[in-house]
Parts: sequence; structure tokens; C-alpha cells
Amino acid sequence: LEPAYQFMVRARLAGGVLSPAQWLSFDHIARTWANHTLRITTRQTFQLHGVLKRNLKRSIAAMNDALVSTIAACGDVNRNVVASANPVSTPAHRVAYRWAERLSEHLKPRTRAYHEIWLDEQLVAGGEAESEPLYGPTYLPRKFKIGVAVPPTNDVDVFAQDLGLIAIIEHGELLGFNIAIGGGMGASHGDPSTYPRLGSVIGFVVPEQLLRTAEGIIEVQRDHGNRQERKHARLKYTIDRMGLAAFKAELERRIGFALQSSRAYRFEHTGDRYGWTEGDDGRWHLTLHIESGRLADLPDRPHLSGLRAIAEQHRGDFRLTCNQNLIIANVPAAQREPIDALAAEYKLDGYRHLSGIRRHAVACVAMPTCGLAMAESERYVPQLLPKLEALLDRHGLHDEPILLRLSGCPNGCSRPYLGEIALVGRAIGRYDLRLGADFAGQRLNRTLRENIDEAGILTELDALFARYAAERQAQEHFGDFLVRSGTLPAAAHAIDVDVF
Ligand code: SRM
Ligand code: SF4
Repeated sequence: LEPAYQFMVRARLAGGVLSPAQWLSFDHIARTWANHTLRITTRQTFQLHGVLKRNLKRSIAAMNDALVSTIAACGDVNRNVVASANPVSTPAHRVAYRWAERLSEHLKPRTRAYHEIWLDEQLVAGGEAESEPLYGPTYLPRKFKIGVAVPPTNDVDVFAQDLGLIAIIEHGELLGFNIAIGGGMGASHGDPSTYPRLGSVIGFVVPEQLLRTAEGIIEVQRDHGNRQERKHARLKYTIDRMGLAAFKAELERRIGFALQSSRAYRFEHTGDRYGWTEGDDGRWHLTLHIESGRLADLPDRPHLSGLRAIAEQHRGDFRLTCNQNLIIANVPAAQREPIDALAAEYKLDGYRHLSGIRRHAVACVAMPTCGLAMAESERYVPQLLPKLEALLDRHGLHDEPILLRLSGCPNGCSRPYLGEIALVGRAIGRYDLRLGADFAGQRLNRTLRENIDEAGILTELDALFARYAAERQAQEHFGDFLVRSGTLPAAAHAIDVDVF
């Protein structure tokens, strides 16, 4: 008898968009073969947990039947391309999203092995090298991530991506993209040769140059990335080893054109806009708050069933956000009321009463399914958040928007180094407390205390909230206050904006 091996399955959903029919397929797969939950990830897709080995093939086949793949959702290739989900309000936003789709499709591995293994496609003769013009026989040294942001919203955390694309829109028209390279979060405790890094903006390209530029960056990483030491294999280390100027020169040599100077842009925030917003075409979008992205049927919150009921009626689409939330998008005005009624019936309307910190909290999966977790993260949120809210209430800061990020280990799946407050797991019940990122995803935070327990975390934050309440300037965010007031060392890792 074989042990009951369980697997996690991750879908590939460029830009996090799916139809109601696809939603219903995911719902069915979650209930039939997984642990009756769907998990919205920080890269705008679904993970399913607890899929038994004997059900793995059926689950993947069912996704493919719904025209969703799992190919390259993991592995040393380009991963799910993320794109600003919020708002989806102008033609330029839609064009930016379509570029995310095109990138995703263009950079997808060409191998048929996936189809042969999972979808019973007949074996095709010929080596992988022939079928992988970009990745070659040995693929990339490490995973590669792309995100498209539409200023002023940086909901994809564009500077945390290997390749961050900042859409430059003027008078409603997409002119092209600023190119930011070398972002990445992962680090290892006690190893300073590993570190989070923000992307460096190296120039601007027009849309027609985008695919070749992305390919060129991937080619340089493919040929120059570190294949000896996996810890140093991400693009950020390749760039820091080669030097930004040398990397850019090599890129331009390969693609055969020079990047233009980067264009001006301004990010204001990384968050989602909860509630209803209207698009330029008169359609409506409802952003729901989903705690840590977990959709389950709990006694007081039957969210999974609620969204199934909505998917059965909804004729627009669904959009997953990089903050692990959900947008019921493209709703005609007449459909708002029935959707509101279902949201209320299934307790999906919690977005109406969120504290400032809860609106901006993101937590990675961690225990019990993540094999790399050192501490709790998603499961710690329901205990930690009320305690933080109580402290904030006491200092009159209930509605103050504060970015909170929790990760169960330093790999940084919740992008914790971009939290104004972040906890990075060390051991059960113990975390590094990091503080002082900005509100728009453009400055890394700093470690204030290492390896402390909950009591230590709350004591530190209580004192800092008191000072923030008393000493902050008008409109000043918590992270900015901590840096300005000298509570933390000034951030040395500000982004390399407009280097070229
Ligand atoms: Fe992640 C590995 C979960 C986004 C950095 N990540 C893992 C694994 C697969 C653990 C493993 O390798 O055994 C986790 C599965 C846990 C579970 O039980 O489900 C896991 N990562 C997640 C998700 C589900 C977190 C979430 O709560 O939403 C996100 C799924 C993304 C997706 O849909 O594709 C997720 N991971 C991220 C991000 C954020 C992002 O991409 O914007 C990062 C930081 C950005 C970056 O890559 O630098 C991230 N995950 C990592 C790393 C560290 C990589 C590094 O360069 O050091 C690992 C470990 C590794 O690759 O060796 C990792
Ligand atoms: Fe697991 Fe660490 Fe990623 Fe959390 S940050 S999901 S603990 S790998």
C-alpha cells in the first residue's frame, strides 16, 4: 500500500483573469479532489492543496478541460505573468493586460512533455532542445517572474519582479513600458550573500519592442546566471555580479536596439480598491476582501459556496489580485443588486468594515502545507490581526492604512520586505520584525528586532504606534514616519530609478 502522498497544484492564469465557467471548474476540482478550499496566491492565481497522488492527473486534466493550464506555474521558467488588476477601468488598462497575456503565451515552454505526461498526448519524437528555442535544453538557472503595473497603482509590486514593466500611459494611450530588472525577495537567514532586491529601472521600450526585450533579458540570464549555486541563481544576483551597465550593454547587443530613457511615472499605493468601482464603459467591478486569499466554507463564512453562487449568475469575469483578493469584474449596473445580495448572504461583504491594517494585510501559506515554513503565517493572521487592531485603536489609528506582510520563512512569498510592518518567520512563534518600507512598493524595510515572540512584537509596535500617533506629519504613512523620525536607519536599498 502506498502512503497517501498529497500535492499542491498551481494554475497558470495570466493577469489573474478567469471566466465564471472556469471559476465553476476550479470550484468543482477543489471540492472533488482537493481539500475543499481554493487559495488565491500573491501571483494572481489559484493553488489547490491536499490533492492526493491518485487524483493529480484528473485535477490537471480537468483544469485543461476548462482551458486553464498548470504549465510553467512552477519551475525554472517564466512564471505566471501578473498585471495590475485594480482598476480595470480604461482602454489603456485593458491593453496593458493584453500585453501580460501575450508575454505569458510567448514565453511559455514549447515542450510537449507536459501534454504527454498529464494529458495523455501521444509521444512525439525529437529532443527538447529543438522544441525550446528560448529556454534550450537546460532551461533557466532559476524561476523568472514578470509583472505589469499601471501607475499610480503598484498592486503587482513591480519592483519585486525579475522583470517589472511600468506601463506609461498618456492621454489614455499606452506609449510603452519602463523596464525594471532584478527585483526579487528571497533570502536565507544568516547568509548575507542572499538578499531581497528592488528592480532597477534601465530604460523604456515601445510596445512592439517588448517581447524581444523580455526574451533578451531572459537570454542574458539563461547564459550568465549562476548554475552552480541555486541560492545565487536569480537574475538579481546575475545583475549584481555583472554590473547593471554591463548587463544592459549585453542586453542591447543581443536585441539589436538601445533602450530609450525611462519615462516619468508615479506610484501611490500597492493596495486594492475595495467595494464597487465603475469602469469607463459603464461596467462595474466589485473588489472583495479575502483573508490571506483562502476561499473555504467556514461556519460563519461560507465563501467558497458564495462565490459558486455568484459564478452561476455572473456574466462578466473574475480577477484575482496580487494582494490575494478578488474582483467580480465587468458587471452591468442592473446586476449589482443581485451580486450584493449574494455577497451579503454568504458573508462576502466584510470589505465594508475593515480596519486600515486589515485592508493591507498579506500572508503567505506557510504551515501546514509549505515544507519550507519555519513559523505560522496564514493561520496566524486571525490571532495576530485583532491584537494589532486593538493597539492601533488605542492610539486612534484604526483607519490608518498600513502595509502588513507575514511570511513563514525568509523566502518572502508575501513579499514581506516591502511591508511597512513585516514578520518573517524564524521558528515556531518567533519572527524577525521588519519595518519601514514605503506605501508604494519602492523602498525595502529594515530589521528592527530578530527572532522575537508575539509579546516582543506587540511591545515594540505599541511604542511605535504611540510615537506615530503623536509625531506624524499630515498624510504621512507609518513606514515613512519611521524613516524620517530616525527610528530606523534610512533605507540604503532605494530603487535605482532613472539610472539610464
Ligand atoms: Fe513562493 C517557494 C508559496 C509567491 C518566493 N512558495 C514556495 C513554495 C512552493 C514552497 C516550496 O518550494 O516547497 C510555497 C508553497 C506553499 C504551499 O503550501 O502552498 C510557496 N509563493 C507561494 C504562494 C502560494 C504564497 C501565497 O501565500 O500566495 C505564492 C504563489 C505564487 C504563484 O502563484 O506563482 C508565492 N514566492 C512568491 C513570491 C511573491 C511573488 O512572486 O510576487 C516570492 C518572492 C518573489 C521572488 O520570487 O523573489 C516567492 N517561493 C519563493 C521562494 C524564494 C525564491 C528565491 O529567489 O530565493 C521559494 C523557495 C525556492 O524557490 O527555493 C518559494
Ligand atoms: Fe513557505 Fe516560506 Fe513561501 Fe511562506 S515564505 S509559503 S513559509 S516558502
